[in-house]
Amino acid sequence: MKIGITCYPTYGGSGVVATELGKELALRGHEVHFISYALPFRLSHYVENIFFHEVETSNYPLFEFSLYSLALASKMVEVATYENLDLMHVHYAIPHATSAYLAKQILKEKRDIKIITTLHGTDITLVGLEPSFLHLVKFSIEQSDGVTTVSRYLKEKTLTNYSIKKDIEVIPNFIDSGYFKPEQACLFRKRIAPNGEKILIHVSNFRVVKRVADTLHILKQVQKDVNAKLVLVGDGPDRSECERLARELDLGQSVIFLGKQEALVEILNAADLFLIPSQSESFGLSALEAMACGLPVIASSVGGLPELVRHNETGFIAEIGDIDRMARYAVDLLTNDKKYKLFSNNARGRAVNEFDKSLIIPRYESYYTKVLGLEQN
Ligand code: GMT
Repeated sequence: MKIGITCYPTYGGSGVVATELGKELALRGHEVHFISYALPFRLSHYVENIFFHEVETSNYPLFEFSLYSLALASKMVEVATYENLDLMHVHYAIPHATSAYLAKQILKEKRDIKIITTLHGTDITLVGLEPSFLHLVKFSIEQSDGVTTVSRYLKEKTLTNYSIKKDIEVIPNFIDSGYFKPEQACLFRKRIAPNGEKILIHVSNFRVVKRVADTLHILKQVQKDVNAKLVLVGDGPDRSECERLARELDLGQSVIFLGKQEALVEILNAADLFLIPSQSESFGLSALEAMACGLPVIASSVGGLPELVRHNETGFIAEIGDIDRMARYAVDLLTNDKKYKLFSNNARGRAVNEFDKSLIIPRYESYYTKVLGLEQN
């Protein structure tokens, strides 16, 4: 198939999923055309069958606000026409599904290009609900030829929040379990835990919904029983406040702010437990990456997290903001080697057996076939 993919190319789970999906589809012989304003950051190596089309926006003085959505629609028309695309797969509803709808209408006389929209989370649960976007998001989803969500939770939210009556396919996020895997004790671990400290870790974009401050409070509690440290990976609006809080809580050298990092596998392998205390989380890709590296996860009971983390098996689930309980769960695992090993194996097993790319990519391929009407009876 010839597939156009549009996503946010910089940091963010939806961009990661879209790019990894494109790479896997290309490896399976499909021709993949990325259409976005920048090269997706996970496309750092040449992959056969992958092409990139940059959307350029005009800086004409009359246009006080960027007309990216329109430029994107125009570029979609161009690429679909000249590269003869079978379908456009857009990730994150705003504005990608709307631009794709516009492109579809422009092309209508000549061909019926199919549009598939994958909803990732905040496009439905947060931004999409803003009055300035709500009608547009509802319309763009309804007009897509196919819609997928990354969890059952997000499907329900989409149907109820927007009163949509449409078939939505749930296709969960995936990982390459041959890349995200447990590794022998690494140099980074030796450097940050020279005295055998236990390491808690959190990876995110430090937005309010992530409740990163909770991870600091959890560490403070855990330290009453266990010699532990916290590694924080990523950057975003809440980082400065968290740095201030770490000082206020007198956590000193036991919190390590690494900022944005590429070497995630190495860093995850230096840790013992993954914390994801989010206020809202449609799937939790960062938790899946940690599980694949053999880290049990302590998560809040929101969104799609309970679909990923099995309570008392691959980690623990607690109410949003229940820091005491999360800390107790952490201490329980960090002070019981046998239980920890079991949970660690369970976490890795669930990542490999339920969410490996070899299981999920064929589900996208089948869905494409269905939407294109190529299904064999
Ligand atoms: O909000 C983010 O963390 C970024 C956002 C995105 O679209 O880039 O992430 C969402 O999509 C990810 C990939 O499907 C999911 O793993 C995240 O759970 C989801 N984030 C939220 O729902 C808050």
